[in-house]
Amino acid sequence: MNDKIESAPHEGRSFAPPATFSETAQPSAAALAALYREAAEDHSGFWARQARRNLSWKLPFTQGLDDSHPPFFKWFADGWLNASYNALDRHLDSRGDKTALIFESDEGTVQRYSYRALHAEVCRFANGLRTLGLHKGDRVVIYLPMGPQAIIAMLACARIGAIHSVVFGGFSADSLRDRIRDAGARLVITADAAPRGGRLVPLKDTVDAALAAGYDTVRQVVVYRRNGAAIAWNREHDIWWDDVVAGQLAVCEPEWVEAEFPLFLLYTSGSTGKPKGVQHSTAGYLLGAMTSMQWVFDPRPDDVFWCTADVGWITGHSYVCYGPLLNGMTQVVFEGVPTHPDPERFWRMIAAHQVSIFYTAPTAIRALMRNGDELPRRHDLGSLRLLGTVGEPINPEAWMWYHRVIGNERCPIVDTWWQTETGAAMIAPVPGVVAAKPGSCTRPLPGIAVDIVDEQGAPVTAPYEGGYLVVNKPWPSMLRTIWGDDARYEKTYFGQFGKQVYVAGDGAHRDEDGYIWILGRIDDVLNVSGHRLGTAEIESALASHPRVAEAAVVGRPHEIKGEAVLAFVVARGERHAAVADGLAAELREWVGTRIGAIAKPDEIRFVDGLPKTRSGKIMRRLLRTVGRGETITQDTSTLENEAILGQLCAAEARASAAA
Ligand code: 7RM
Repeated sequence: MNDKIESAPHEGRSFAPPATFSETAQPSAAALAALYREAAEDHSGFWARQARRNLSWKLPFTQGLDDSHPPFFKWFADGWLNASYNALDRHLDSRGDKTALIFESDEGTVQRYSYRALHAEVCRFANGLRTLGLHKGDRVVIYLPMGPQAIIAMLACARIGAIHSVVFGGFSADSLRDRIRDAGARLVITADAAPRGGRLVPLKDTVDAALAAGYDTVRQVVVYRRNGAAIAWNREHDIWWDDVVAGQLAVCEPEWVEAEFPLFLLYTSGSTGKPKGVQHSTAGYLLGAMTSMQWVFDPRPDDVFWCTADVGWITGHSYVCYGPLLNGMTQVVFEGVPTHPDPERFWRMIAAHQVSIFYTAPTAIRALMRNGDELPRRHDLGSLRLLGTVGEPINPEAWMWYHRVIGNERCPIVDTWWQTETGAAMIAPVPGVVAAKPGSCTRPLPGIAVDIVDEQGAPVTAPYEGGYLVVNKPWPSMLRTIWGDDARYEKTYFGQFGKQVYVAGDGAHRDEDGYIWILGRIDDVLNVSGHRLGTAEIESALASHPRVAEAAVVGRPHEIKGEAVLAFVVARGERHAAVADGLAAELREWVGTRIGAIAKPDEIRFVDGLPKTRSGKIMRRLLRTVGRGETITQDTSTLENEAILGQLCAAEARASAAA
């Protein structure tokens, strides 16, 4: 088997941070070198020192890593602490009046919470939850719109030792029910209905539908009145949020928990149909969220941070809820979507709230890039000093646009690779020190032992040689198990190279400078005529063509070559015009010159949009099914734009009719 990734992009451009940024940024080059040195000398001791310095402990721990039962690792196991105490209480003396949240609703109204006010809300709600009979270890499903209440609910759970499991508000009743059941939740917290992109999301109706077949373990449903929409009321189970907090004190003694006590579950799709309840610990997770925030985002007291992710995803957990609050930052929390009421929403908000650090997804950047430079240029983006991306490889085209038009060529861009399972950013540049290359997430952070290995688990050393991305040493914010399924945890993440080696499921290679390039999920790596091709690179090549807005590439079985390359392309302008004027042939040649003849798509289908999950990831598995002409059996309920489905299949019908 040929293990090389033949479509390696030899991206030559490198962008060092501007001197004005580096001069004051933390960590500095010297500080970063010291962190790497310290971690290399004593992995467990390094993280133990970080944990003592960064977290407030009720009872200090005596041991760093406990690896006596791999792959079930423990960190700081005999220490006790509380997550909400760390996020809120310890800031009250030094910055109680500092703004913690600047909330902007879908309609555009703005509401601010100081650290003191947020603390009071969390305490009231936590006391209310205790009054409802919730105890340490009970699971609570949170199904709320993006906003302060979601954060308050998460922190209130943490305060009383209840384990939260946030379900993104776009998930269907079936998905919600599966998660409620799998978690064995005692309580569901929701809202009547919430606007998102100008449309009303009927959250309570969906909860009712999820519970229609029976409440199982659910004792009560707490309903936040977001907009007064008419909802059905179940007198036995439903209770208004306002009634839960009525008369409750604004102070609440935290439930101190063991370091390893689960802080939350977050369901994520695996390779099978059944979502996995990724279980995170308290201390290790908090430490990862906190230190990664410090190393990657260079937080300063007067920064305004904005991560556009919903709290329904891990990015919203680590860089909306926990990371910014642990670090005492001010942040923007946004209920809406980038394109409502118009595609200037992000740029208008950055100017209005003087955002200095902006963190979003490549899919959002590409979508906004389609509208040209004119829209962002109408707004004063001068407050920005640092930009970030997460969620998928960013194609150099989109990176350059982000750099040039949004960052005005002054702002470093941090491309952060991580996963629901890793809890916090793992591979990312330290912005004042590490030069960026468009499309690379650069190097692992201190204390993160990332490697790239071959089929046998041997390290891949040659530049541009592809392999499996693995993590060789346990790290504090790693998942602890899959809820209720230790065997699946062991098999999925530690089944390939032994119980010490975490397999991320992504392919990657290094370049001659040791920079890491993520090639996409392992199952997105194609094998064409014995050559391995990263779908992400073909997509990136396609997207660099001036007439291409977005592209997704999948493999399709081919008699002779093993696999053929099939590209779904969203062209700029009219789709039919693109087909008519021979753009397909032009794109094949384009990819041929960019990557090599082997990567030329065998077929290109023009569509108006790509099927994406609600977090913006292209559903390649679905595209593969469509590409093979098979019937769709996958769950498509998480599709953001379900209308696209018909079009992909119609394109398939046309293609086979033409053939
Ligand atoms: C944070 C998050 C994880 C998967 C991961 C990768 C892909 C994420 C990047 C990336 C290239 C990046 N968690 N991914 N970040 N690929 N560059 N900077 O997205 O659990 O939802 O997804 O996302 O394939 O395995 S996640």
